[in-house]
Amino acid sequence: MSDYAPQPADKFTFGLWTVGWPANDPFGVATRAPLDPVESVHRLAELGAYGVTFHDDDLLATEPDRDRAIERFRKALAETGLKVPMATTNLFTHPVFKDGGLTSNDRDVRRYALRKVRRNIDLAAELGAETYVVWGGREGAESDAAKDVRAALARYKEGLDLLADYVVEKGYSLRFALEPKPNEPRGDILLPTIGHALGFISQLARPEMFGLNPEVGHEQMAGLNFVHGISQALWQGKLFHIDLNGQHGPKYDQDLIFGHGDLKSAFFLVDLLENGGYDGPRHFDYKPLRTEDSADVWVSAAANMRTYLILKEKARKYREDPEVAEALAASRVPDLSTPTLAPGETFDDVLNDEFDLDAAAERGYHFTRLNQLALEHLLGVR
Ligand code: GLT
Ligand code: MN
Ligand code: MN
Repeated sequence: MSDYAPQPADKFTFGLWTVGWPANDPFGVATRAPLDPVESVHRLAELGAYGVTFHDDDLLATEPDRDRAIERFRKALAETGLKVPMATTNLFTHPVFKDGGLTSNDRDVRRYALRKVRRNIDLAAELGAETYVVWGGREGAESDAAKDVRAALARYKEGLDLLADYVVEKGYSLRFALEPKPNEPRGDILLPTIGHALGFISQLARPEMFGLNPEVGHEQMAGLNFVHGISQALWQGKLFHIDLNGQHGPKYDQDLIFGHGDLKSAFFLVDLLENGGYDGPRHFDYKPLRTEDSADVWVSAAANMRTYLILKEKARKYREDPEVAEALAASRVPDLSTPTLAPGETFDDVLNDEFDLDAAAERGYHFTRLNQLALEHLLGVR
C-alpha cells in the first residue's frame, strides 16, 4: 500500500494565487496575511509538488518592485528545482478591466491588455513555460444591450491572433490554453463552456496553437459533465492543461480542494487522465477555505495531491478487478471501439444485416452493476 507521498514525477502544480489567496470575498476582507511567493515555492517543493504557475501580478504579492520580485522568484525556483510549466495574465483585478481586457468596449483598454499579456509572455518563455493560459473572467457582460457579442468575439480573435503571431515571431515554444467559465465575475462570460471554446478556436488564424485549460468547477457550475467535456477535449487533441478542484453543482465558483466536491466525478476523471493519454501537469486551481489559518493552507495543498493519488490507486484497482472487466464486457463498453463498418465494407453492406429488432430492443446493458462496482471501489469495500 502506497503512502500517497507526492513526487515531482506526478507533475502536481499549483497556481501562486491558490495557496496565496488571502481569503477576501465579496462580503468580507482578507482573513489571512499576504503570502510571499518565495515561501510558496519552498513549501510546495517540500510537499512534493513539481511546479508553480503564476499571473504577472501574483509575483508582486509582497514585493512591489517587478524586477526584484522576479529575481527573488527565480532564486527560489533554482533552490528548489520547481518548474514553471504555465503562466498567465491578470486581466481582471484592476478596475481598468471592469469591462474586460481583450474585449473591453474601450479600445485603449484593449491595447493596454495586449501590452500586459505580451510582457508576461516574454517572462513565461524565459522561465521555460510551455503553456500560456487565457482565462477571460471579465470578458463578458451583465446586459445583452451592453455588448455586441459578435464584435467582442472578433476582437478576442484579433487579440489572440496577434499574440500567437508574436510567439511564433519570437520563436517561443508556447501554446495557448483557453479556460472556459460560464459566469462570475461577469454575469455572462464569452467562452462559457468547453464546447464554446472549442468552436471559437476553429475561427483563429493559428488554431493548432490553441487548446483548452478546462476547470472542474467551471463546467459543473454550468451543470455539465466534466468527464465528458475532458473526453471531447482529449479526442480533439485540445487538452493542453487542466485546472483540478471541487464544486458542488451549479452555484458560485467554490474552488474547493480536488475531490471535496463531486467525488465520483473526480474518480472517473482521474481514471480518464491516467488512461486517456494526457501527460501534462496535474494543476490545482483551488482556494484554501476562508475559515483556515496560514498553517491550514499547507494542509489543504497536500490534500489535493493526496486525494489525486488515492483516486489514482482506486482507478488502477478498478481496472484490474476481473469482475469489473467482465462487467464492462457484459455492458459492451469495449465494443464501442469497434468501427461500425468492418474493414473493406461499404455503407451498402449495412443493408444486408440479419437483425432481430425485438431481441436487440430487449437486451439490457447492465450498467447498474458496473456503476455499483465503481462505487464500491471508491468506497473502499472491494
Ligand atoms: C482566477 C480564476 C481561475 C483561473 C486563473 C487563471 S485566475 O483565480 O478563478 O479559474 O484559472 O487566470
Ligand atoms: Mn474556479
Ligand atoms: Mn482556473
